[in-house]
Amino acid sequence: AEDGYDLWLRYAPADAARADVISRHATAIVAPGDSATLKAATDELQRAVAGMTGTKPALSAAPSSGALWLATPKTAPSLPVKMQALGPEGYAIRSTQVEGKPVTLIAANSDIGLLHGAYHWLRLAQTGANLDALDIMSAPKIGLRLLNHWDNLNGTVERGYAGQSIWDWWRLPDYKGPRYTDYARANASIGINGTVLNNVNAKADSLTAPYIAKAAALADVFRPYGIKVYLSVKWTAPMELDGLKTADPMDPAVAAWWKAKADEIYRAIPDFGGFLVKANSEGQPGPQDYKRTHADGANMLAAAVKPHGGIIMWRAFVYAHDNPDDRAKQAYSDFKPLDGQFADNVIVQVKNGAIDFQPREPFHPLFGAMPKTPLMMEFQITKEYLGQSTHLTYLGPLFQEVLEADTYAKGKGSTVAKVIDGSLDGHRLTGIAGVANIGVDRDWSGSIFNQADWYAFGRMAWDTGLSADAVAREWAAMTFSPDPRVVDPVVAMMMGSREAAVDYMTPLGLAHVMATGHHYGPGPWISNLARPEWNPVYYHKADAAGIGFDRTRTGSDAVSQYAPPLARRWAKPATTPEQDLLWFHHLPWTYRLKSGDTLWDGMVHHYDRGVAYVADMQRSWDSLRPLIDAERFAQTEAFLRIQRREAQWWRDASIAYFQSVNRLPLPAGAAAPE
Ligand code: GCW
Repeated sequence: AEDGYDLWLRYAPADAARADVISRHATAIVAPGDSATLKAATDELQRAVAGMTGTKPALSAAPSSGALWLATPKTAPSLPVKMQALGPEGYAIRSTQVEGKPVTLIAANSDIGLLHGAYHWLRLAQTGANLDALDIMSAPKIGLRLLNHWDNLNGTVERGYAGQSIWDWWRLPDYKGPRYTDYARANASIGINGTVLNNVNAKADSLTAPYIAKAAALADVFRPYGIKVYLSVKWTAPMELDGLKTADPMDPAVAAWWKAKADEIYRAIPDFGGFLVKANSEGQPGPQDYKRTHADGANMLAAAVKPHGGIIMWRAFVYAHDNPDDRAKQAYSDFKPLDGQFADNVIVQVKNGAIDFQPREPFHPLFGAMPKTPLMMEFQITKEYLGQSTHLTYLGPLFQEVLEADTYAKGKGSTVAKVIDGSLDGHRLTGIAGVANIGVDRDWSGSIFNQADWYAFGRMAWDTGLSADAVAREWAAMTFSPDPRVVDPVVAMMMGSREAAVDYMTPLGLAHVMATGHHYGPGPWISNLARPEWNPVYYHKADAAGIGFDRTRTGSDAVSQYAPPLARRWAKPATTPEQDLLWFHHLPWTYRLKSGDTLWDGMVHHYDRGVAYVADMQRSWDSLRPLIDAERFAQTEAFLRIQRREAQWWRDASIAYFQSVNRLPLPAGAAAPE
């Protein structure tokens, strides 16, 4: 059944002409060597070519005409490729000749590189690309490309909308179900090379011997696919598990505990990646409880994993202590002064924006502001604030927008991508993480279209220069069909979908106006929560005169956390991009937008545009009925109906609430909220 389980690795039968093309370029597979990784690569190639063409190519010892030839310098000493440029994980794909016979060479320095190359070739085969005259080189610029699972040990997933956790803790380590291998295949196919198994809101139990054994079993499954395992840790684990009196990072007993724990983990998982830490954030304990800094805490852990080559990913998502004036400023205020104080195997993990994965936020001011510290990106693939499992809101454009954003930290062109790939400040430890949207649902991600966000995260982590559009094209072709009658409309739907969500949820720079707790649906009226910075009214500050958060000098002055050219530009409404207008400014309802509309009329138009976009997606999807299998068609059809209804709900509730504050009439032609 087309239930989505196969993700973008469906390998559906190609039409006759295409099957012939693929067959002629995969007459046999030559892959000298016998590692588990090489076997994963040849298995995948055989399975895929068999699926697409009906014929499984044989493994053969020497290159024959039309063969796929997988080689490393070990198995073929004089490859016609600049091997150095490929690094440890990259690959080249080259249409070439061996003893006069045409072959497709996939070359790499390691078997993992060959596996990535094999997946690239399969992507070309699946998407209808020309398979002649290939001359491709690809290597990732970012070292750590990780998923972060917010999976709890009891099987639930924080902010998971695709069912329970895929980690079957009860039956691990003895039973390693096939789904783990499919998970590894999917991740390897898009270049992901690590996974943090458990929630950053961690339980100490994840570090007990039984759980280490379970993590080790998963690591064994993932290893051939080049995927390392990492764990989130709870700061007070030494106290909870072994009765230490303190978790003060300067206490030698605490440091010794972590060192012994790291040694224990590395005995079970020799290539264990390291720890991810959420400390002094949203109630989690941390070094500040002992009057120590984040750097003190991170460095103590770093020393424990250092002898084993491990790393510490220390999150900068903090807003726990007194900072009533502007939550958006706190991470910068806490971390910027620590620049230069972190050990060399620590990387600070920063969310893409300063609040929390909103439909749109300006890039986080820490990017570019800590040149002496490696910073890694944290994106949220699971759509906590963008419609969760049902709304079709493709995140590729969000990822691209953030990666391309210019920090101006070292002048024009200092993009966020260059900060995190280490090139701006010369860092070798580099990373990017995505909070996974994976669960036990048959389709893994809660909807077929949510799979695209997992796919896009991996592809853009491997190559931050890829456009969201190109990635959507690949995904649509592999997931549905390479037929342009399918790909073109599907990609068109996807590409505008995130902006549509911004329009119907948080237009013109609004943020954090969602309902409390579950974060689903509108709640701009909410004002009674215990902490001021939890309340939507704290963020939009709407009153009879105007709306928006003044982050200029007359307000919180958060703009001053950005490099001077941006701080200057964003200090004035006229030079602030309208998409971020109310993020930085509190403006009268009568403020004139570039369109000539007043702010209020323009807001209403944005809400309407968002709703209309969803209706357009419904029409596009309906027209695809003959070209999509019934099961996946029906899911998206139903989900779009939900999205249409809920876009309207967002629009109506938001307009009705803001109208109750400003008492303004609706612009001509706008429908009254229901
Ligand atoms: O976005 C908020 C979420 C929490 C999450 C937290 C974090 C894991 O609502 O569920 O906790 O961010 O990123 O730490």
